[in-house]
Amino acid sequence: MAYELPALPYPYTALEPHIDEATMKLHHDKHHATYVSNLNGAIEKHPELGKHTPEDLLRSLDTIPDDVKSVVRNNGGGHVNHTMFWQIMQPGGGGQPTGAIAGKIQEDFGSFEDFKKLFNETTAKQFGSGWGWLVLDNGKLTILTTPNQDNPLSQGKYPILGNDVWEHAYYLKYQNRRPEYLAAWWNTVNWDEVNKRFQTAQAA
Ligand code: MN3
Repeated sequence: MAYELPALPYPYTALEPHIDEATMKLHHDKHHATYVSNLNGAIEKHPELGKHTPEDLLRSLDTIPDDVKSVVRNNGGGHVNHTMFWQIMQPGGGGQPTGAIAGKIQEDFGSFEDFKKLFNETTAKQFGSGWGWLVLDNGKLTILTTPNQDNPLSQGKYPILGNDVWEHAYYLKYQNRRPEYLAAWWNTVNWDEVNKRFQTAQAA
């Protein structure tokens, strides 16, 4: 009935040196755990919501009762965003994209380097807390950002990958140097998982 915090699929140290152990511990065990716990608080008030996946709640925010709508938007978003985030990273990740997404990136952005540059520039400019995303929009790969924990699912777009630019994601190691974190993050990407998400986006 209640939503659950998924276990981190690798040790806290696994993404070193790009993402440090202390950040991973706080980020997963405290931040993500709090989103799950707050989401469950909303479900206690409206048990019928618990029949839906958290993704489906975000797809239909209009139907969420007013007294918990912002709780579901922020904490359901936090839960879905971070569940994806842990999965699209892996120890020894990064490098050139593989599979179908590699060709699509080349087709829509010219090259992986051009794509990364645009993604990092766009996401660095997100004012305050939020996320940078890669989505499929009318068949074309598109980069967008959202504030807070808003997820592209609420705009009808399935996120293929996303990077967290809340300060809690990087401040312990990178302090105010968000662009440095954004550049290092690509060394963690799990391209197999990103390809799975690309398939889902194409089927949607
Ligand atoms: Mn976060």
